[in-house]
Amino acid sequence: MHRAHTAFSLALSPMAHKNFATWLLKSSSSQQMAKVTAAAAVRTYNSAAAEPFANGSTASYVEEMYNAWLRDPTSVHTSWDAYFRSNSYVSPPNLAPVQANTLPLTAFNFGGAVAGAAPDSKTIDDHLAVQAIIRSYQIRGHNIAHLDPLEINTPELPGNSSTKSIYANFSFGEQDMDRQFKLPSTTFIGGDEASLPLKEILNRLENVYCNKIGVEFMFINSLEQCNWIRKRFETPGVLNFSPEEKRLILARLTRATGFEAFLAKKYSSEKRFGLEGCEIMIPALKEIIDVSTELGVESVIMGMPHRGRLNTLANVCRKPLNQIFTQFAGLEAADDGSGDVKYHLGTYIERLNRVTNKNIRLAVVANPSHLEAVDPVVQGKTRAEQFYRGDQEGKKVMSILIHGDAAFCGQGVVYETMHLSDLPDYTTHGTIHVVANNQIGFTTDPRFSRSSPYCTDVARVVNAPIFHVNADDPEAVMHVCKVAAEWRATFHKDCVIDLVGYRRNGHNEIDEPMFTQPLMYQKIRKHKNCLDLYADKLIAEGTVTAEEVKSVAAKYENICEEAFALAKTETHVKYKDWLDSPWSGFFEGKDPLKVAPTGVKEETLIHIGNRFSSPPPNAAEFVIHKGLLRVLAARKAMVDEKVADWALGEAMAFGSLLKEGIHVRLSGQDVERGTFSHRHHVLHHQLVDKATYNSLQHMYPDQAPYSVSNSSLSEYAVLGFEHGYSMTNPNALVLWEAQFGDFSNTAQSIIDQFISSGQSKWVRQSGLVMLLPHGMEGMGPEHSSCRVERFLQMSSDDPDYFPPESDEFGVRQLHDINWIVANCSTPANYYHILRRQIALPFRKPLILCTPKSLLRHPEAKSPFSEMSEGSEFQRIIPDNGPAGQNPSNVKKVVFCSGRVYYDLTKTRREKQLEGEIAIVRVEQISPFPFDLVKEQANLYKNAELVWAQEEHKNQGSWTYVQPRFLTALNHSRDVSQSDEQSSSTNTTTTTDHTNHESDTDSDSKSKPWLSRMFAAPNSSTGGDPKDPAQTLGGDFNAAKHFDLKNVRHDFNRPAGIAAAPGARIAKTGRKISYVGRACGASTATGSKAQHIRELNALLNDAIST
Ligand SMILES: Cc1ncc(C[n+]2csc(CCOP(=O)(O)OP(=O)(O)O)c2C)c(N)n1
Ligand SMILES: [Mg+2]
Repeated sequence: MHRAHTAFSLALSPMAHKNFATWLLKSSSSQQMAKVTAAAAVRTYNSAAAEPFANGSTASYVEEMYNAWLRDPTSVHTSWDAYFRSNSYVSPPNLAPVQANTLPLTAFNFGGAVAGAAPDSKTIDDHLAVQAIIRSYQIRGHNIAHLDPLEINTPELPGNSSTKSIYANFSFGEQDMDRQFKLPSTTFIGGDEASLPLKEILNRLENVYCNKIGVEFMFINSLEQCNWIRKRFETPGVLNFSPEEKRLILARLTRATGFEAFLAKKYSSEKRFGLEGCEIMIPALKEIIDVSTELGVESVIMGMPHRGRLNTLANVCRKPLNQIFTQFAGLEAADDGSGDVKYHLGTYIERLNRVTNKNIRLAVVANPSHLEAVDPVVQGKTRAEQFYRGDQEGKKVMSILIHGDAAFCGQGVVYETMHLSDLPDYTTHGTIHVVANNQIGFTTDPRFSRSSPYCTDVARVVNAPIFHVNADDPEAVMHVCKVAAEWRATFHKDCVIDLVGYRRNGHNEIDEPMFTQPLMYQKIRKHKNCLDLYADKLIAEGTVTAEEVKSVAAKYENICEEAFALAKTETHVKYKDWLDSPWSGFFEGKDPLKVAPTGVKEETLIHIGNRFSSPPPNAAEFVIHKGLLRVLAARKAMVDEKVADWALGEAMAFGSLLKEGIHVRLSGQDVERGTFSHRHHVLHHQLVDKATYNSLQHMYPDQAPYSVSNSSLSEYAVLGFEHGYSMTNPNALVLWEAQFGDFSNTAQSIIDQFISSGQSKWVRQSGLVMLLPHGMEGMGPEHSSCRVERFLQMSSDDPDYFPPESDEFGVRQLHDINWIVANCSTPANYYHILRRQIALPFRKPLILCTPKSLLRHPEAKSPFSEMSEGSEFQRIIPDNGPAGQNPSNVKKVVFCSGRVYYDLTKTRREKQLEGEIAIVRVEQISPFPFDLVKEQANLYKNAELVWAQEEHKNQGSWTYVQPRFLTALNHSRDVSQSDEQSSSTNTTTTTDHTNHESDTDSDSKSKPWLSRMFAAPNSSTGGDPKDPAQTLGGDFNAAKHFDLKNVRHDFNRPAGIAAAPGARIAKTGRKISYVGRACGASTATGSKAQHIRELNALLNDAIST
């Protein structure tokens, strides 16, 4: 182990000093005594003072003496007499739980002293020294424990690194070793004994703290928790295993080792990221699961990286081995999903735990290559599962996170995730972290990859105990796992198991480790594997015979061979076998193109509005801030006028979904009030601390739960968490709001690896909404833009392909795209798009640019009629003014998106160009509303077309919309016959593309759309026609679980249809020009003055004829 020099500098606190007692005797200073009592008082907050010496037996000893002195001042030593006479003594608070070992020293007969007489000062000194030694072992024993199976990384300690250095500061000689010492209440090494000879005390401590387990826990603030841990490790006999238990460990280790060996034999040239050197991780996980199941857990959600993943799936989850082996066969997928992902796919298994005879659900969450990115996702999924099961204390659902040593300390998201662990709305009530610590990260040694002594130090920030254990000692590992599971079940807090092993091969099996770690690998080559070591031990002690060991191994190899043969008969892999969160019943019987209405009855809007604008029912006692009373009054006035601003529109969406039984969860920094102080979902009593009222939780008696939670100041972990939460149940609206849109870039890996690509990689749908405040308002250099261009760049619709037109054009596009990007300009459209997330028969993430100043803009209001029955989300909002009414007069159409619309209309009004310039809002940017853009362009046949945006030219939507506009403008079909002819004469590009397009469209007319969309796999991929996942032809065949029939990517551009060859001028001769800022490096526009200048220039350019 790599350890910092400082770790062992024995920085004993003044109170732990061996001379403490002498000093106490000599001192008459009340100041010094006050220090002692103060230390006792702060013990629950300060770990260093967690066990001051004026506590436990010492405290009671002093107190005893004090009482005796009160009765008879001559009964104590003169120094005590003097001290007590000085009135310095204050009885210390006795916080230690009463234990067996709290008898006063005087109760013992030490070395011939008369029983019942006061011990002399040496006896006191020596007892204090022994107490200090015990404490020293508890604090520092792990520093010199034998944790490294290779024994290479010995501690870098100053001076003596032997166990004696733990008590080097105390002068006991050989002659003291047989002396009997009373044990303090802070140790359990005595078992039933109240005192032990010093030799035995040291032996026992060494065994407990410096052997194959290193327990790091004395930094924990809670004395109860420290004692709990001490008891689990110190009590004599805790490491005794029965022969049955030992056989079980051996059998499990045989499987774990056999699995790696089998893969190595069959797939020698494949990367496996094997577990060799840390195979004990498999029995370890099983032990954690067994004990947790015994203690009531029914569902375990795991997140893990590449190393040992297949072994975990095989031997922990018991995923059929043939399914795992088919992943190696390089088979085509029978269904959608991406290629080489065997180290990333998830799984979900429900099975009987044979050891506990209880049913258990195990899920391994699909993960990307990005190490540790899956951590918060697992936590969110776990939290959601707890929520839906009503498991408020986490007794039934738990998470296990498995980490590599280098990643655990290197990746910041680990820290961010740890910090969620105790937050009321994010806790999963304790996670067990298992570090597969092979003491290397790829080719990098720990001393170059971390500055902390251990790779696990990050866990100390949340007071999680850390159990380091030598991975070559299976029984020690099992004990640690049992304690970890019990810890979680008792305290519902995180803990860490640091399995210190090694990596027998290179980073993968093809890598040569001797290039970079020659000495380590020389040692590894000579090192017997853990299974052999353990088998030898059990044979030697007579628990098993050599034959038994062989036969268990042979049996498992047979199982593998049979599965291997079965795997050979498979012709395809099926990604549906690898779903981590199947949505039972969600897709069942659903028309995949039917969107439920998003408008609701006006009376519902009024009811929600009234509730949302009312103080709590006990208003008389609940003192609301005056400013908020004004906000509520303004809301009430709006409801009376039947109009909604942004906050009210949002509340209408949430409230109506809650009414329909849809759980809504909004999370992010300061979301309860809203960064821009517009939301105010939680009203705070101005006179009573923590008394709050949330009207959205009280809309209807039988409504679904609403949760709005201010998060920690993290984007990466919190967005990942909400993504995980959204995976669990499709019938929930889960929203994450960035404080400012641009801050989402610190969560980029969640966006890139999970949200934009989760469905295509892992067949994982999610309806997560990202609310990203966006708008160039001169507010500050970094707060202008949510970088919508980045989201658009990752949208999967083809810019050059105009999909077949039909009534369901909009929903088909949504079905096939990876996510939706929108920038709504009205509260009604915001309301509809949120409700549409649930109304859709599938789930897509929604990236929503949200306003800042528009939140209070007098014109950014919507009448209830735009939200009530019959209304719906408008992908494009046409110009409904004079221009739209008389389109032939229009000279210019300005297309735009978001808040700039209001600046444009204002300028148009000022310039009195309302009849000549039409302003059309593109509210849903992606998937691009080709059909509606085409319709608008055709409406204003003779007008010039421009795209106006306030973002810089290389940012915003321009680069995304430009080619799509051209495709839309180019698409002349379905315009009148004469239009089509005239447009074809204007063609400036090859007609090849037109032909293809015609083919498709005629195809589209001759076949039902669904037949094309869900066409059977082509013959080259084959497939079992009996497999319901593959019988995609004809009408949609709804699946029980979400699977691939719901995920087709051909609508946006069917395979085999050539894209337009990059035409930038439409063959119709029409084009679209850009109006706005020039290219820029920053999202900002410099000073406010510059911002205004630039904005005016763009408005003038856009609004001119
Ligand atoms: C975020 C991230 N950065 C870099 C990598 C490349 N990478 C893959 S494995 C690895 C080493 C991981 O070491 P460790 O966490 O100790 O796990 P081990 O492979 O030793 O089990 C690295 C750097 C990655 N996958 N993810
Ligand atoms: Mg490692």
